[in-house]
Amino acid sequence: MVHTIISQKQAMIDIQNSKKIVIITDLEPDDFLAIVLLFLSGMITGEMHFVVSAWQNVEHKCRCFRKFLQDSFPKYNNCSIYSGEPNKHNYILPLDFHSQEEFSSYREFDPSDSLIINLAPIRELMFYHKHDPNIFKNCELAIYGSFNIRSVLSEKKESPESVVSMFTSFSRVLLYESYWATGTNSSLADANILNIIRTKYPYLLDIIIWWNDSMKDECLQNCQNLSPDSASYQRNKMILDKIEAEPLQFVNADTGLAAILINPELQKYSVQGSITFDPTTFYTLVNEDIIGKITIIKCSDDSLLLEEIETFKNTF
Ligand SMILES: [Ca+2]
Repeated sequence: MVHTIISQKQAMIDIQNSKKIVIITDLEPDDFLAIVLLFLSGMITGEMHFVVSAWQNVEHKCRCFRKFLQDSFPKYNNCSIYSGEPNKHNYILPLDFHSQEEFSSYREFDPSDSLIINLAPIRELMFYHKHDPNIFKNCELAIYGSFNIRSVLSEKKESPESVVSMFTSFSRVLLYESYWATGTNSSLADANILNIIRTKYPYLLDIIIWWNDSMKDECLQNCQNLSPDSASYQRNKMILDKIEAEPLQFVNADTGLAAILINPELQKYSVQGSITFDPTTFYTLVNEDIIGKITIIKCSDDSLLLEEIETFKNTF
């Protein structure tokens, strides 16, 4: 197949030369793994800020994350951590270590002039953009899209037009979605990678197990309430089957984006274009167009996935 080779000047996102990096994360297993990959790559030398958001108790998550930095990556413990948009859910991350620090809200942080790596639902990005439509004009965005966009659109508080307008307000955007990048191969359970995680970061394995258990419960419950003919039932059933076959699987979502950032050569698997969203399902639709502002990671076979797995093994 022919991949569009993009010129370095046109669209390369370069974490190595970014002076200010903001990572927005909901700290699910693939977020943790993505952040570990970014740290281990040694490529980040600029200032770093984290916004921790979504689904679980945000304050507790921030405290766990600070302790994780102190214990495992003290070199990066000078970064600032802000709490993201509070969430109605009050689940607690299954980590019994945490710091005593108090955290300011992301609303008190200025994300301008940065590379933003977004690994969570786009609530914080939408908030910043709403308060200042020009805030991202000197910013680059590397984002895992898909669910992170869909979940916010399905709440019906944001319109598809406002999401597109937020995206196009950045000077450069790199969009990664597993559907476009690696197709249905969205989960990984590579024995070598899991062994490295087990030896070096056993708490990450605990989080993977906990996350798979909670996903399994949720999918089982959803399936009981859905018609077996519906697309939602099929989707829940597919996740269930994957977890049952590989109880240590992790979703290659945020890790896929991390692979692209630490191995920029993988940005060769991309097209230029613009995006819209399916009005019913809110799935991202890609319109390929050479003058399009967004770089979308796209590959129609397993080549990118295989190169990503190599990148993980070389970095862990
Ligand atoms: Ca995430």
